[in-house]
Amino acid sequence: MKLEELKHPGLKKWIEEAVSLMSPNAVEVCDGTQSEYDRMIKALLDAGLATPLNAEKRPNCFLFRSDPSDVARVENRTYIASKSQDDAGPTNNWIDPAELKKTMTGLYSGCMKGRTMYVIPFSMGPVGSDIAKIGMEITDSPYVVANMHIMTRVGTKVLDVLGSDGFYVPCFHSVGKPLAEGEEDNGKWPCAPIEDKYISHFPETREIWSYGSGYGGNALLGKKCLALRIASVLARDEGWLAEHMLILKITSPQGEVKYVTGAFPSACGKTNLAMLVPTLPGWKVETVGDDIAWMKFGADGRLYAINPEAGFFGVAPGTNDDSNKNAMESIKKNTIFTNCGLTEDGDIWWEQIGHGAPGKEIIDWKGQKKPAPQTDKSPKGEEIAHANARFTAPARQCPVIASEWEDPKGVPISAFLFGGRRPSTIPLVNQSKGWIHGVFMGSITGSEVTAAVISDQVGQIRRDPFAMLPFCGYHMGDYFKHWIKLGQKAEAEGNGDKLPKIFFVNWFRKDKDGKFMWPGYSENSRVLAWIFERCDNKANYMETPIGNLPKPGAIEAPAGISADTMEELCSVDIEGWKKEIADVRQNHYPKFGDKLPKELYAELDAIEKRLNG
Ligand code: OXD
Ligand code: MN
Repeated sequence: MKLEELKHPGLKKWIEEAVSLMSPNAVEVCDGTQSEYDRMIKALLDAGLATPLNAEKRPNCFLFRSDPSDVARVENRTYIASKSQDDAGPTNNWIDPAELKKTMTGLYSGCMKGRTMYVIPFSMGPVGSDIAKIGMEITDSPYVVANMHIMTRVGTKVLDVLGSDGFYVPCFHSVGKPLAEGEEDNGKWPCAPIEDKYISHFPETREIWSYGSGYGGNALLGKKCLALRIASVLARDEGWLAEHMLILKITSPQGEVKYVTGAFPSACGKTNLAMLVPTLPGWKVETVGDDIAWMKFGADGRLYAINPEAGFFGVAPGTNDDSNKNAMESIKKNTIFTNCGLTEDGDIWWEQIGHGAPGKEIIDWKGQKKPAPQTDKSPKGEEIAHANARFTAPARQCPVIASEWEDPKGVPISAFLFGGRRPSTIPLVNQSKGWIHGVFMGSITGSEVTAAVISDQVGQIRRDPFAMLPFCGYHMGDYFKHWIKLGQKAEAEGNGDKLPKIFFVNWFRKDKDGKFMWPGYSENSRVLAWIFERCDNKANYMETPIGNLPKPGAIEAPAGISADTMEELCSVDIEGWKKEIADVRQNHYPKFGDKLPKELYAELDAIEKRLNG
């Protein structure tokens, strides 16, 4: 589609200004069609950036290798540029918006020379849904266009909903690698050096400016930038919730249905949980979303969630038929793979895929030939796939996608789960005593740091409140307050009993020999069943100082797990919790200064008292 055909004068002007700043060779407005997707892939094949996979094994699938400097979200180059630094809060990087725009305008100047500028009209959420929002991404990366086709709803249908004066979130993206006359990418992933990468958000003007990275959340701006950082600000202002949560549909053996959402820090198995195959007889789990939930109260006082995305951008290593059979099925066709290994027979491979690689040689994510691994493990430091290698697959390909996953009204939520990788202290499951206690649980969520983000903290525990630490677009203390206020409002309106119940789960407890005590994956269905029944005030539980835990026997032990282990997993480690509380009091809560809601200090005091009593 041509620029002249656009019916939205504001949008046209914005694009024209971007063209004059960025100097692309050509401009294309994306229509979202299959032929457009195919054209992007062809351009990427011609540039030597895409490798087609074996068409019989994996039809219409392509592998990409990024630059080793561009493999994950760059949190230390991600900015919340609100007018006042205090509004960004202590957990976000901040630069004055005028100064940041000046620096980035300099970088954007001429940045698309030799490239085509693509304008991607996209909808987060089903096109036309009341909960959905429209974004407009300007990018010079056909890889981004192809991924956005999968991850969001793209094209002319979005422009139709936008009309001539609709609201959209303007998003700039450039890989930051202009091409000189006659120069081509020639197989080299284009990006800018780390010190020139900026992933910037301007919350007051609802703008996103990204420069220098072509990878994942840095470049696919609908996901973390719009659907979480900017949307969290919109949600605060408009009275709803934009959360880093999966959405599950659970059906009991009696055919009763409940929906739950779950917040887990990056790389804690959210995609696996979202597609779980239950071991508990008669129970069914289906997927509504695997990463983000947008939730609004309905006229009936219940909270309704939509998945704003249309695809899965999942971590590949560790995904196999045992950990996530449904993801393995979802990626059999029409999928983009990034930074995986390439086998001799033209298929992808990664660590813990469940089998060794065929043939004699394999090509690793850096494009180097290596001996084909006989098992699915590689020595540390010699991995074939990057630890944050990803697949981008359409959600509709998931065998257990719930039929209502695109319902514009959303699905009514009965429970929220919070969790993280916690080798000690935190029990298998713990129900909050009420809304504010639940907000307290969310606020102290922590996890071992993994490879989803470039960081020097890998292996340490970092507090990641509500799994939103890298994704909250404003002061986290105000965010806690927003959660408290929503619950108080529902209670004041007589809808307190319709609020989702809140649970904390931990699949990652380790014993003294460092072995996982709980098998996880499909066996997590036992915990989900207990949660399901607790939502109706059924299932045996015991009150403890930290919350309501399953009574011994309330969750049947999976094969191979002793009654003693179950008891340890479902009991209160008083000494461990005293340390946890002390850490929250000394190191975590003070970060938020006087914005930390007093209700949360009151919860902390109450738990401490119960632990000492
Ligand atoms: C993700 C993340 O990619 O949370 O979903 O890092
Ligand atoms: Mn995520």
